[in-house]
Order: sequence, then structure tokens, then C-alpha cells
Amino acid sequence: MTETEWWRSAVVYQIYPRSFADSNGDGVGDLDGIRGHLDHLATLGVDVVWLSPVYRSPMDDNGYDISDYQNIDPLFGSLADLDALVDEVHARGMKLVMDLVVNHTSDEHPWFTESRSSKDNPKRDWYWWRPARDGTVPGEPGSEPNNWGSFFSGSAWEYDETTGEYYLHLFSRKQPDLNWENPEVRQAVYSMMSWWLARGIDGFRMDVINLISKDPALPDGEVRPGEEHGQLGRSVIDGPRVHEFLAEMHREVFAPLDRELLLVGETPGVTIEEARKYTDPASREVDMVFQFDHVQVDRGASKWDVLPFDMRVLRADLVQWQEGLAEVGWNSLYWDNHDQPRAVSRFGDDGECRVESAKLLATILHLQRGTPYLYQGDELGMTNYPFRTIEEFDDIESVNYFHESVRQGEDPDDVLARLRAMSRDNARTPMQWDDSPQAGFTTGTPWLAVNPNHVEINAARQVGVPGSVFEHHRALIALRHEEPAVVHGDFTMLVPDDDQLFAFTRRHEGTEMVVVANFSGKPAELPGVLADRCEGAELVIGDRTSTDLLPWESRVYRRA
Ligand code: TEU
Repeated sequence: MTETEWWRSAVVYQIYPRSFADSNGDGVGDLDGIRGHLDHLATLGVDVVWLSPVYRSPMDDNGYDISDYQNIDPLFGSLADLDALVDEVHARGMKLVMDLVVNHTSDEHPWFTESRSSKDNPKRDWYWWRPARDGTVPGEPGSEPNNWGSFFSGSAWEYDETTGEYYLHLFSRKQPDLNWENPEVRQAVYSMMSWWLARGIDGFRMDVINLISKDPALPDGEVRPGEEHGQLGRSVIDGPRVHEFLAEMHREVFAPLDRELLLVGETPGVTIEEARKYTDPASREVDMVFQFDHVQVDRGASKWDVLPFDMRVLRADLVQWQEGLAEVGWNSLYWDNHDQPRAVSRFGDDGECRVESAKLLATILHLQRGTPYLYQGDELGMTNYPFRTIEEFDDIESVNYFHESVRQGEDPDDVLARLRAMSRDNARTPMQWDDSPQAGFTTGTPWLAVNPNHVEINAARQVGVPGSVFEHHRALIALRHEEPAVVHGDFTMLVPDDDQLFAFTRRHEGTEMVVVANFSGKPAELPGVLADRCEGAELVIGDRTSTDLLPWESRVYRRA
């Protein structure tokens, strides 16, 4: 494979197909809808499009439960539509990567229906099957093979009457985990990946790829105070053979190809030390990983234990990762995706300073060392949705959490307040194209309600409009493409103890970029050390040069 690390200067745009653009009026986004909006992405200047899953799926987890890896779900279109989209993306000089979900399949995948049919089926060992815990009655609570919990509430084990055993599912019970210890599983995955690459796609975003290796002993995890289930720990997270498996995947699938591919692993719970191993080019595993530290700064024991946001904690986390991967490896940079609430509502101000805070978040994202990933709507400053009732939610993680919490006696209003802040549905409301009734997303009834603020927040009101969030992202992307220091520069945090300012430099071959951002809702004064640094430098992003910063004001200076 071509070793040029082209992705260091690239910007990636994630599309959640079901919410991006609907071309046939059924209320669900589709491939032709995406094709019809590629000029939006070309205008923005992104280099790569990452598609969340569009494969055949029962949609228990909105496509992250795949029943046929080599076909497109009719909701989104056909293989011919996918091929047409790839051609149109390439015609605009962009690349397209697909979401690879191979830690688990759907329980409706033929591999699993065979595996569950009998204990001696040839595919029995393609999944994790275990008998009830010794001394317990199969199927009774407490008889699960170990104490692991699902990310989507409840036990990570489901009892199967047919063969009287349990199967492992780290996510929903309709997402059984594949057994990567089995070389037949690995070979089947690799041949599927090669089939997609032969169709012309340009790489993969690998879903929870650091969970694929489990300790075959499947030991109980530590049960923390107040929790029902054991921690997965290193029995699963960055598990025993994960680097071996990824190196094998790279050897068998990617190394033989002389193409510029993007390989990014989603690695919940990853440490800096492990991320260096995954992304060290010498490892030949992946190019970069999504780490989660910065999107967990406002959570306690769980994502639903919402803590007040403190910019200083966020700043410290980001600096750790900038410094941790400075010499070895590469950072992916993101605020949002289909699993996170909208950053402008979470870390910024989605009220009167929405535009300024969205632009500040963009400045900090694009100017760090790493590859920026935009999630659909980031470029518009889209916000969380004003959910009122549980019926308005769709996401299995949110709905399961609500019902389990209420069953355990929690006040539904308290649970709803947590969902409003952290539910993944905040990111999944339809893309806001214009101020028409369904925001130009569909002519039908949208599968999830359009945010009522689409009348003010939409692409039609921002593309080509100076001062808009869209044009700010476009300028930042253009800067990345023209200024080598943005891509290759080192990273040095400035005023690390300041309560409002987020400031850093990027230096490369005599050029110094200085980023100063007032990450607060109050005016801030530039301290002398910063004011001196900016004095006489070229203001490349921003429109004020005084030594005071307005609330949420961000600037980028360049000194050659
Ligand atoms: O998410 C994995 C993951 O880390 C999630 O548990 C995420 O942290 C959580 O949803 C945040 O609340 C990936 C996909 O991005 C997600 O959409 C899928 O539901 C999940 O894997 C299972 O495929």
C-alpha cells in the first residue's frame, strides 16, 4: 500500500445516511440523497466522506447490526446506487470510506442463525457461546457465564433456549459478538473487506475495533460500588490479541494494495500508550484511532452521570493526547459524531453565542495536530434537540436506559433530563438544509423529528455568507490545505492555567501559527505573553486584533 500519509492533510466528513438527505420521500435519508448533496461537501472543501453503515440490517441499532455485509439495505438504495455514489465522490476528487462493524453481526446474519441452530454446527465457534455458570439454573438471573454488562443496559449474555446456552453481546442482544479467536471468522471478514476495496472504496472506519479480542477465559470483571455488572477491563478493551489481529488484517487486506487508503479505528477506552501502538506506522495496524477522553470530561461513573463542563479539564485532556502522540502515531480530531450530543450545546453556548462558540470549537478542532473529522451539521453549528417525552427518542441505548432506570425506581423526569443532555439522538435529527417545513431533508415524514430551530440554522442561510459557521469551517479547511504548519507543525499549549483562554502554537520550518480562543461567555484580556506573541503577526482567521477577546472569540495568527 502507498505509504504516503496523505490523510495527515485531509479533513473527513461523517455522514449518518439515515439523517442526511432523503431522495424518495420515505422520510429516511438514502444514497441518492447523499449523491444529490455532494457539492455541499465539495464547497466546504472536505477530502474524505465516511459513511455510517448502509448494509442490510434489521436496524436494531440503526445499521450497526449487520445481516449482510455485501449488500445495501433497501432503505438506503442498492449496490448500484453505492457504486454511483463512489464514482461521484471520486469525480470531485474526494475519497469514500465505509463503516466496518466486525466486532459483532446482527442476530439475523446467516452466520449467527447457523451458529445458534445446534451445538455441533460448523459455525458454532464463530460466536461466543457458554453454558450457564456452574451450580446455577440455565436461563435464571445470575446464571450468566460472567458478570459483564452490555453497553445498552442489562447483561452482556442472552440465553438461547434452542441449545440451552448463552451468547455474548457487548451491545444489544441482537448484536452477537464474533469470535475473533476463530481463524475462519477472521478470513471471512478479510475477504469481505477486500471485496469492498475492489469495488473502489478508499478505506474503513472500524467500529469498536479494540474490543474484538477477548480473553478466552471470559473472567468476571471488577464490580464497582453501586454498579450491577463487572468492568470489561483488559479482558476486552485493547484485549490480549488485538494488535496481532490488526497486524494480520493489515498484512492480508491492505498491504497488497498500492492505493491511498484511510484506516481509522474506533477504540472506546483506549489509552495513549495503546493508541501509540495502534497508530505507529511501524505497527502497520491503522492510521489513527478515535479516543474518547475529551468526550467523557462531563461524565461521572457513566455517560448518564452528567457533570458540569469545565474547559480546563477538556484542555488538559486534549493536550495530553497532542503530547502523547507527538512523536509516534497520529490523532484523529473530533467533537461530534452519531453517538455524541452536539458539541455547541455541550461545550459551547447554543443560545445567544451559538455562532461564536461554534466557530471557536471549529478553530480549536482544525488547528490541532491531527486529522479533523466533521460530523454532518457541525459546519452549520447544529444543536441538541429539545426532547420532551421518551416517545420522541429512537436510539436503543437511550430507550433501554430510560426503561431500565424507571424499572429501578428512578424518576422519569430525572432520567429524561439526562437523556436530553446526552442521548445519541441529539446527533441524529435530520440535516438542516433550508427553512422549509422538514428542513429540506425530506418531502415525507422524517423518521426522527427535525429540530424546530432549522428555520434559523440551515445550510441555505450560511453557504457563501460571510461570518457564518459554514464559511468559518471552509476557511479553516482551506488553511489546512495551504499552510504546512497546520498539518506538520508541533503543538505547544500556552497559558495552560488560564480559566478562560485556550491558546497554543503550531511551529514548522520557521512558521508559527498562534491560536487564541476565549473559551468562555465573558470577555477576556490577552495577557502580555500572548499579546506580544500576536503583535505584528498576520491575522489569518478572525476579524479583531485588539488585546481583549469577546465572549467565545477565537483567532489564528501566522508569523512566518
Ligand atoms: O460505538 C461504540 C461505543 O463506544 C459506544 O458505546 C459509544 O461510546 C456510546 O454509544 C456512547 O454513548 C460504536 C458505534 O459508533 C455505535 O453507534 C454503535 O451503537 C456501537 O459501536 C455498536 O456497534
